Amino acid sequence: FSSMNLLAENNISVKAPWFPKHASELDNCNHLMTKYEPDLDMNHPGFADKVYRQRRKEIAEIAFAYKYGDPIPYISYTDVEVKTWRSVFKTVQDLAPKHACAEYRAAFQKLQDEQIFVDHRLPQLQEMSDFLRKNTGFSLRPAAGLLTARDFLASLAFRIFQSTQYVRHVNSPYHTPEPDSIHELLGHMPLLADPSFAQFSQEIGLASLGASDEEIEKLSTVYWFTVEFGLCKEHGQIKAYGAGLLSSYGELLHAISDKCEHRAFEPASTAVQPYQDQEYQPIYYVAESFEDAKDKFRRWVSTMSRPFEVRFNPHTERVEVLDSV
Ligand code: TIH
Ligand code: FE2
Repeated sequence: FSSMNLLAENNISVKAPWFPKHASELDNCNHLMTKYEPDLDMNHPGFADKVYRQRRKEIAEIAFAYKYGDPIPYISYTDVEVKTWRSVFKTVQDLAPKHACAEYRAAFQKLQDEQIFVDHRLPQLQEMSDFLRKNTGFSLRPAAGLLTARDFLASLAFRIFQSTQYVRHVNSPYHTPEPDSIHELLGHMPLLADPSFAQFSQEIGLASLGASDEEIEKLSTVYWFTVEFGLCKEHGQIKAYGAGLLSSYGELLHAISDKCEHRAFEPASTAVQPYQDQEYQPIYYVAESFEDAKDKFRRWVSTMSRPFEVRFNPHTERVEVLDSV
């Protein structure tokens, strides 16, 4: 870092959008996208279900009230919610040995060994957060729903994952267009316990801090086609590592079928590929390995325009800003 000076908090010499410098400032990074609220979206499976909508509100309140340092409140899940969990959990248990990447399978086993993944109850976010902290230093905070890309990505820079806590509607266990706790738990948590993958996630987060709107769009597109819907190679076979595939057995089977297109992961072109989030993806990107995806991602990020660098100090949970000019 010889050519860089550590900058004082409010002395960034260049104009950049505000971003959190300490993990506690994520209390201000909880802006929601409203497109999938069951109250507003007529196609939402819970739109006509008053009890479901009320339950969603109750759980959202917990996330809105949450502050940095609080323990994550315990949710007493209903029988219907547990039934939904069980049916998705059992299917993932059946499909993962054949179709999930090795890192996912290893973490899944660990979660079962520790009795965090069992079929008769949903894991609580607090126990999952404790598990992640031990394995990779990641931790969780509750989110009320789908966050803006800028807020969501910023938390990853601090090795914090903002996780929803409500459960998808019982009528659509195989696929939901919005994140829910089953997606977070079965899709994201196992890989956040893997060191290489955790590192990749944090690097996307760090690249997003202070980035322009266009760059946030590109980063969230890369996130979409890797962390959410990524495929990778393992001994010549295609495996899933994307959380949106591992939490949706409908889409997992689609992604490895011949009804979709597979392309090699290349950040520059992946970043500008338009996508939608209502239906199964028509295109998936295949990485050679996590390490290879990380290398390619780093090279691509270094071509971005941000005139300063950031680094995370895990002892203080603070992001330090380094002027590279
Ligand atoms: N489609 C996923 C599922 O059904 O589990 C959830 C989401 C992934 C990405 C965005 S929403
Ligand atoms: Fe997700």
